[in-house]
Amino acid sequence: MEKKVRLVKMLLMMLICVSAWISAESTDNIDSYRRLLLENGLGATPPMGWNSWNHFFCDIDETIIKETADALVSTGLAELGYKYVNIDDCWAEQERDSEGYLVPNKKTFPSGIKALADYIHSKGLKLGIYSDAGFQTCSNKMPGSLGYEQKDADTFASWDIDYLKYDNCNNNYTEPTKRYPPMSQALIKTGRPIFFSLCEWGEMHPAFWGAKLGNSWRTTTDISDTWDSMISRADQNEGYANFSGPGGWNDPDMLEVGNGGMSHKQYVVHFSLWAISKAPLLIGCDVRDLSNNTYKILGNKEVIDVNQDPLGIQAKKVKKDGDLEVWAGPLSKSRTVVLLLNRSVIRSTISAYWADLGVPADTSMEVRDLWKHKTYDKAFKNQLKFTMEGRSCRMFILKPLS
Ligand SMILES: *[C@@H]1O[C@H](CO)[C@@H](O)[C@H](O)[C@H]1NC(C)=O
Ligand SMILES: *[C@@H]1O[C@H](CO)[C@@H](O)[C@H](O)[C@H]1NC(C)=O
Ligand SMILES: *[C@@H]1O[C@H](CO)[C@@H](O)[C@H](O)[C@H]1NC(C)=O
Ligand SMILES: CC(=O)N[C@@H]1CO[C@H](CO)[C@@H](O)[C@@H]1O
Repeated sequence: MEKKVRLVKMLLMMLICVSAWISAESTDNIDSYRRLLLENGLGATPPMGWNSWNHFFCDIDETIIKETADALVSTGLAELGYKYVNIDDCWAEQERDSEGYLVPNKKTFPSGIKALADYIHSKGLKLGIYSDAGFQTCSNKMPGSLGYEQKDADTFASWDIDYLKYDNCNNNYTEPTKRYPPMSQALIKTGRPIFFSLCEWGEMHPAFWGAKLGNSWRTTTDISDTWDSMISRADQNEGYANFSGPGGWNDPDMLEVGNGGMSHKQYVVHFSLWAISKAPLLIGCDVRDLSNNTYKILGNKEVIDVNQDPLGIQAKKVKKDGDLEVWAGPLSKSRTVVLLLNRSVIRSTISAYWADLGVPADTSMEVRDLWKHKTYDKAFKNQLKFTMEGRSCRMFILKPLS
C-alpha cells in the first residue's frame, strides 16, 4: 500500500518535472541539452546543501551534523536552497553486524542515523549519507557497499536518507561501469527517491555514462583549498559541458569557500564558476562559524539563481586569450550569463563580444552585475569591456531590450 502511494507520488513528481521541462523548452527554444530525468525524478536543478568532508574530514559526530542543520536554517542559507545536509566518510563502525548490516559509529553517532534523519527533516532539510563502490571506504574506517548494494540501499531507505554520495576507493580493480549500476538499481528498487551522486573521480569519464545511473558524477579528483586546485577542476569539468543537464550534472567537487585557503576575490571566482557550470553547490566550510564575507558569497541569491536556472545548461569557455577568459551560457527567458575571468595576477582589460556569445552584434542589451547587484543605466551594444584585478572575475546577466 505504502509502496503504491510512493509510486504515485513519484509519477506525479516526474509529470511536474516533465511539464516544467516542456514549458522551459518552448519559451527558450533550446533543445540540444535536454533529456528526461532519471527514474527517481530528482536533480531537475543542481543539488544544494552542505557536506562534512572539506572542513571536518573524518572528525564528525551527530552534534556537528545537527548544529550545521540549525545553522543552515538560522543563517537563511536553507531558505536560499541549501537543503541537503550530507554526512561524508567515517560515520559507521569498522565492521558490519552479524547479519551484514552497516552499523552507525557507536561513539560519534550514538542516536543512530534514523533519529538524525528525523531531526534534519523536522528542520525542513534533507539528509545525505556516504558509501563506497568498494570493500571499504576511502578512510578505511568503515565497510564499502560492493556486494552489499541492495542491503545497504534498503538500510538507507529505512533510515529515510535522501542522498547518497558513492565513492571509488578499494575497488578491487573492477571497472566502475560494473560497480556503480548495482547501487543505482538498488536505490531505485527501494522506492524512495534518493539522489545518487557518483564519486568516480572522472577516471573513466562518467559524464559519458553517468546520466543513466545517477543524478551527478564527479568529473575530477578531489578539490583542495587552493587557487590552482580550484581553477583546474573548473577547467576539467568544462570539457564535459555537453553531457550535463536536468536530472544529471557534472560535479567538479564540493565548495571550499570559507575554509581560508584562498582570498575573498578568489572565492568569488570559485563560487561564480561553480554556479555558471551548473555544479552541485555543496558548502564545505563550517556554517556554524560563518564570516560575513563568506555569507556574502554563499548567500548571493542572484548567483544561486544562475545555478538553479530551469534551463539547466552548463556554461562554456567561449573565448580564451592567454589568461583572459570569457565563460558564457544561455539562461531561461532569452537571457545570457557571462563571466569575465582574469586568471593572471596582473590587472587587465577583458572584452566579450556579442559574437563570442552567439548574439547578433546590433542587439541592445540590459546588463546586470551579479556581484555589485546593479543594473547599468545604459544599454550595451556589441561588447562588454571591463578592467579587472588579477585572479578575479565579473559576472553579468545580459537581457535583450525589446
Ligand atoms: C575481487 O577481485 C577478485 C579477482 O578479480 C574476484 O575473484 C573477487 O570476486 C572480487 N571481489 C568482489 C567483492 O568483487
Ligand atoms: C558539444 O556540442 C557542440 C554543439 O553540438 C559541438 O559543436 C561540440 O563539438 C561538442 N563538444 C564536445 C566536447 O562534445
Ligand atoms: C557581520 O555583520 C553584522 C551586521 O551587519 C555585524 O553586526 C557583525 O559584527 C559582523 N560580523 C563580523 C564577524 O564581521
Ligand atoms: C590580459 C589578460 O586578459 N589576461 C592576463 C591578465 O592581464 C595581463 C595584462 O593585460 C595579461 O597579459 C594576461 O594575459
